[in-house]
Amino acid sequence: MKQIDNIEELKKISLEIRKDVLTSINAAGSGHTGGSLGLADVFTVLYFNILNHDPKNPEWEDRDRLVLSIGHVAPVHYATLARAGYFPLEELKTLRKLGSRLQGHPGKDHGLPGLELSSGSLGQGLSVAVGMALSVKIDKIDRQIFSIHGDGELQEGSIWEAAMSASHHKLDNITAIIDRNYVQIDGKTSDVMELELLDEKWKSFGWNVLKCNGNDHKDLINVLNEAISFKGKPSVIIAETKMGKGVKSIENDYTWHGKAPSDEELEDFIAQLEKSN
Ligand SMILES: Cc1ncc(C[n+]2csc(CCOP(=O)(O)OP(=O)(O)O)c2C)c(N)n1
Ligand SMILES: [Mg+2]
Repeated sequence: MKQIDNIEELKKISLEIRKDVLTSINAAGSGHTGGSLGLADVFTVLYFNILNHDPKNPEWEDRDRLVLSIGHVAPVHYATLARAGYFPLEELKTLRKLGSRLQGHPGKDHGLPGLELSSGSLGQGLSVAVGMALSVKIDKIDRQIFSIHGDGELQEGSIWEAAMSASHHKLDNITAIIDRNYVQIDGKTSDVMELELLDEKWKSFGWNVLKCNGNDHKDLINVLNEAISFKGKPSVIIAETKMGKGVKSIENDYTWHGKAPSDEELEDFIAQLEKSN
């Protein structure tokens, strides 16, 4: 797919994706609003600037792979896939409906194009990404593997086993992106289980550690390209985001981790999005 380098154009796409997230979760009556809004810029940059992919040929063998480990932010993934042309925008209305391809957590067996993994049970995606990265290394294929994780998700022990394995195998074709929003389902990460010093943890597990503002398109593009070109170690990007980004009245509020906007809230939130842009 043709890359978009123009930052203003990317910002417009993120705005549309955020509106799609709110509209589809409102129609469903349930879903994960906060994390989906926070990650809209990361998804925009990946699908419209970074990934080597073809929405018209989703199973193209040479595509880069994106593993969404935090299946609960499916609404932002679905909205991005639809905006990139994987399936009609209309279908976003079917989020969480019986028989829909857009289930509350992504399920590959429902037939939605563009998904690499069924996810929702936290802590599994890095192991899958490591397996993908290792297999293409063995086959001497030049392909990038990306994975997206929550910060709360890092409290799962399986993440650290996968991290150890990636550096052992020198998997420099993998880039893990951490959604560092400092909150999780029922509070601040520092109250539930402290993650700091997070960069030191990844460094000591043998990773190249990069940081960026995960709500800044330019910063994301730069740091993702840096990760892709780094050789000898796997890279992790600690992307600082705001849960609920773009809707000022709910930004950083963990109670919006898994809540749907009512009809009145939808109208107000979309007005706030327009203002923040
Ligand atoms: C193995 C597992 N345990 C618990 C859950 C329930 N759960 C879903 S999202 C979530 C919070 C994860 O926090 P974070 O990764 O920071 O996501 P955010 O709230 O920032 O979107 C939890 C505990 C789950 N999906 N899987
Ligand atoms: Mg979080």
